[in-house]
Amino acid sequence: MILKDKIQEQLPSWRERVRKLVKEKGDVKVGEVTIAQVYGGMRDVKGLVTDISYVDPVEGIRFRGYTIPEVLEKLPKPKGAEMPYAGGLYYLFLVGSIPTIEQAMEVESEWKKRGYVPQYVFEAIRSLPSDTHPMTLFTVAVLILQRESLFSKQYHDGLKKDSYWEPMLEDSLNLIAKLPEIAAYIYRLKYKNGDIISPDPNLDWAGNFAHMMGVKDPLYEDLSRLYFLLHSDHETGNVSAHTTHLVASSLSDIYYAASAGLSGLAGPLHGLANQECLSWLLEVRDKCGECSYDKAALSQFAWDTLNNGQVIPGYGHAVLRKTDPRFTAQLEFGKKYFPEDEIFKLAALVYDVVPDVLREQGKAKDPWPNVDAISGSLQYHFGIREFDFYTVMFGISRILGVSANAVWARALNQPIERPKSLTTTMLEDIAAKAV
Ligand code: AMX
Repeated sequence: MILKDKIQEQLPSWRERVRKLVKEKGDVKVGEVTIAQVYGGMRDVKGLVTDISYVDPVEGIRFRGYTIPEVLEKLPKPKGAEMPYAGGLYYLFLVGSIPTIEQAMEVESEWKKRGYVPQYVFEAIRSLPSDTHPMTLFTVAVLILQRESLFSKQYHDGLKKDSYWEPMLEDSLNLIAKLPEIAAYIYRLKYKNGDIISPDPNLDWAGNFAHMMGVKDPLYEDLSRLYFLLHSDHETGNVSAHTTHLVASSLSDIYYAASAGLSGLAGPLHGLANQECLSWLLEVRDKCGECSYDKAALSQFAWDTLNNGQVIPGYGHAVLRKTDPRFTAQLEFGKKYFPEDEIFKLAALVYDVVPDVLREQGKAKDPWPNVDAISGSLQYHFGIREFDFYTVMFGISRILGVSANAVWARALNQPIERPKSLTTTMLEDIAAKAV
């Protein structure tokens, strides 16, 4: 299998590189940790490593060294499409280089081979109360697939440590292959009277999701490719990625680890922000009517939100200090295809207004939009208006990134994670000694 062969080729040199670095330079300090960071969510503490993506505070995310515009331009695309195959992105994540179209298609066909979703997954989803949040349904589906884990079986049969990554890769491919069908099933069950649409074997992984969602406009296939690419990976310190990494570090398999990561993604300060952002836009529209296109009225609305003690969803970031390039890519998509769409236009106008408001307020370190500020308005355009579902789409995409990281973490035998806690008294003592 192409991914396995390509990783295998690189492994001896990667293992030697890491071994040498830790053995010869293991005592070199990477940074310092302050009391504010210990109490402040470990912001900026350099304590993780990944070679798959890097978030530059000013430039934004790079996947394997490539910026978002470069990735969008260079990755192979289906005929007639403007957005790349997710299979090519996964190849880039795991192998580290831009694939040829044949290589991207090999990953796509691996997913196709592994796409069968066992009946018990659908039964479990159906057995839960009908008002269960779609993220809960999705997380449960990923978790119960754990019985399929090859890693767990092989580990208990005495698999050698150096081979742990191989069933981790198999599990990851098996899981990813099933995600579009599971997610679309949840959508159609909850919101379309259970009128389920079967996968189309002729479509790519992301295009098939669009098809199974039941959106008739073919442009939605390209939006799905774009969406899954943009939300996939953002280093390993964010909540969903870090949770997945932490859980997998105990040698839990990818089903356990990714379902834990999805639970983190479901929080309003993380993946749920996209639905909150769209709700905020609709509130602006409903309360202001025509005046929502007036910058002064929009600015007042933003101030009202802040004065109520709420955050403006979709704005701010823990690491970034400029407009998120993932926001820009979606803005350009909307501008190109539906610039006059009511909600898209509003989201674009908010971008002209909110950064100034946040700057004036002076609290947020980053007044610029993040990926979530606009993603909902694009879905809204295509008729996907059930906000609760948006984080599920984020989850499909995020599993591409976290599973690629999990494969490499296992290939490099990264150990169980266990940072050290202190008590407040200890921190006070440290502070007293420092003055
Ligand atoms: N609106 C209002 N206030 C904001 C703000 C926003 N969009 N972003 C940050 N602030 C406030 C914080 O609440 C904090 O206030 P406090 O001192 O009273 O607690 C202060 O500014 C400093 O925060 P920060 O250091 O700039 O941000 P952070 O690293 O603590 O948090 C984030 C980052 C994203 C959680 C925050 O900017 C936020 O809540 N944004 C809105 C929600 C959102 O868009 N989340 C999605 C993030 C991307 C993702 O994971 N999908």
